[in-house]
Amino acid sequence: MIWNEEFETLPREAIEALQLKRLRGLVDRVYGTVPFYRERLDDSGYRPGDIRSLSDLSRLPFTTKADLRDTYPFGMFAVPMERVVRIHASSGTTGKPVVVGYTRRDIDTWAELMARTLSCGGTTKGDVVQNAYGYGLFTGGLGAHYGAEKIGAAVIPISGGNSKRQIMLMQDFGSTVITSTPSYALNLAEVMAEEGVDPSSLKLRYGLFGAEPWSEGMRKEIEKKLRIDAIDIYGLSEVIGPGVASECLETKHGLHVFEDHFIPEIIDPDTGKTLPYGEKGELVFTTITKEAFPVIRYRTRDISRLIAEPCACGRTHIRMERISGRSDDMLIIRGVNVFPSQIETVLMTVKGVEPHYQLIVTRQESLDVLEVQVEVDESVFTDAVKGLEGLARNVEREIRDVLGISCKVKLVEPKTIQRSDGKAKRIIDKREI
Ligand code: DLL
Repeated sequence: MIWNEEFETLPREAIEALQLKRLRGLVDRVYGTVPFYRERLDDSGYRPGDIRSLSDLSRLPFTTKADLRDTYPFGMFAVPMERVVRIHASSGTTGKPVVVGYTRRDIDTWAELMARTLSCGGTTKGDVVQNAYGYGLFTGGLGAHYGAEKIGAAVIPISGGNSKRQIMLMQDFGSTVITSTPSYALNLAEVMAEEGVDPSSLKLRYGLFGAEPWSEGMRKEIEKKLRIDAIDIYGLSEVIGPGVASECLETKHGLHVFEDHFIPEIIDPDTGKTLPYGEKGELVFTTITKEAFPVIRYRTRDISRLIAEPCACGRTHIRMERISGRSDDMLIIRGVNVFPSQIETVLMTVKGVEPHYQLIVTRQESLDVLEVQVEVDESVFTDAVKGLEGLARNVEREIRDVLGISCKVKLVEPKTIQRSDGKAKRIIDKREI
């Protein structure tokens, strides 16, 4: 079902006209209210009134995570604190978090976008949504919560973790929709199997998963193990949280970017040049309706491409291909660029290994060495070292054939790789650079 027929099916020219109008409004607004943007825009040679067409966007300066750190905590806010009603933050791996704010209208916009997202995934007001995204500073929990309430579904604000209780409530409350990270969904499926709960005895029908990269193979695995339809949902705190883009059930291919609120671009991460539709590069977003924390050309570091072909679902918003990785997660193994998701894709084609893995990178004699640790299936796991050795060599060969890199595969016992309630940690980088 399409939540907002009027805006989600606007003809292309109407979308672009709306974007242009909103973009002009945004640039005028931040020029007047955010010293950081005024300075950046002045430095780039911009003069008020310079935006005449959407292509002028590519002349504006980028905003980066470092800029947000430099203005920590509230330096990028475009409204006075009296108008801010919510603050979220993303933890990041080093140093201070990135802090984002919302006005009351931003919260309404976000709820609308998450209502669209949940509708993309089949949710209606009759559903019981078990929301296993973490509640707190992370945007996943409250983002999905407000969207589900807006639809009129019954939300269970359970947050992540405590899998046995999740499963009990799923049985007792008859949850029909689950929202969580894909890795946590697999975790739930595993605990279900341990507890002897047959997923087909549950009412669960749909899952909306995101917040971390996952492969098509992983989708199949989750759909099979939980007996649901699973879709990919995307977003980031700096842009609004979840609710930036969503796959639809009709094609499960490409995520519709809610273009009446965000303008996506793909750029070459090295040169910053805007790339045409269809080419792969770094995703950049401009938020054209946000009040408290708007961003101009925010560099996400996420790698994707834009798909302009019309979609069977009837939505006219452009699609972005599922994220294949983050440029800062990219490993360079003897000159070849590899993303964890590419390794995941290969692993998922090998019978006997499970979608629980970690990549350990070390440096030996100034060469990067990649070790792939992956769990094997209970049924395959035996002490017959020889059989396992054969399987490990097989996986190494597959990775070499498909990705062109050599690595060492270490098969580990079922359930030894650390499980996560939220985003899975896939890379352990032990290099000291
Ligand atoms: O992860 C927002 C979110 C919550 C999205 C729930 C979807 C569902 P951050 O914590 O700021 O926000 O992390 C944003 O996570 O730049 C991507 O690298 C990654 N990411 C988010 N969704 C996906 C996805 C939330 N569907 C960062 N596929 C982003 C791949 C994703 N990566």
